[in-house]
Amino acid sequence: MRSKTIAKFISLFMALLLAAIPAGVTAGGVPVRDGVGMDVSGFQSVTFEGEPVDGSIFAEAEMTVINIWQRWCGPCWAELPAFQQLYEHYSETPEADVRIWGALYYGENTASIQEAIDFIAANGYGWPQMLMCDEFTEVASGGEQVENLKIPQTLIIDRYGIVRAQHLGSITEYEELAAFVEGWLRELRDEYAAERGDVDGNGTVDSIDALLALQYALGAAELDNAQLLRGDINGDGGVDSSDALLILRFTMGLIPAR
Ligand SMILES: [Ca+2]
Ligand SMILES: [Ca+2]
Repeated sequence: MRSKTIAKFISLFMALLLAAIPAGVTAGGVPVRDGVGMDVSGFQSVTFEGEPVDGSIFAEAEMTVINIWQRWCGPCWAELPAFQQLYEHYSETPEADVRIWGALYYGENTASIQEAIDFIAANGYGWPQMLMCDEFTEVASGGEQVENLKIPQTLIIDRYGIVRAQHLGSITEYEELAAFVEGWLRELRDEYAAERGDVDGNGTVDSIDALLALQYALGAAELDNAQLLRGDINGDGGVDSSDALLILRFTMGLIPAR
């Protein structure tokens, strides 16, 4: 009898708690339209040159910056010179391994695609461009209706294809844009360094990770994209027996982690 009363009290308490949270806001008070944390590694689109492009671009860089824009959008145009400067900066410092992409939102206005292609060419903007895809639209509208789409937006995507930051509105000052991008690059590099060798991603580097790398090298195990990136200890772009050996030597205390 008493436990029934307690159960009733708990369900009433939960109902009141849920009713107290306004729609569109999570319990932590953060707007739910936030696209941070979404996985866009499965996206597929096409470049302005008509070439297919997909989520494999993320693993090719330490970090990808995606600028979502629209042809007839003044605030979009206003930030493009700063993006050109950013693009030139990272073209001159390829070791930073930051890739910049534009993603054109055109909605129903397919005629604006050619206008956008001409606009980019006329202004000499150099970074690659693609057409907007469903995944980016979902991120840009915070997983809600496309009516909630705010343009321009700039996304920071990590090497696994996870959205790590979402900036709404223009960033017209190059210094501000560079500080935003550099700050995230430092953050992600620290994360990647901390997880090096942790092939199975359980938070520690041990002989199981070395065994997984070895099994993969022998063709006896499959590794997913994230596991391959964490297992490539020597940074040569793949996982083989030398990575397995390095992991093993590290777990035996023969070499420092990095
Ligand atoms: Ca591990
Ligand atoms: Ca390697």
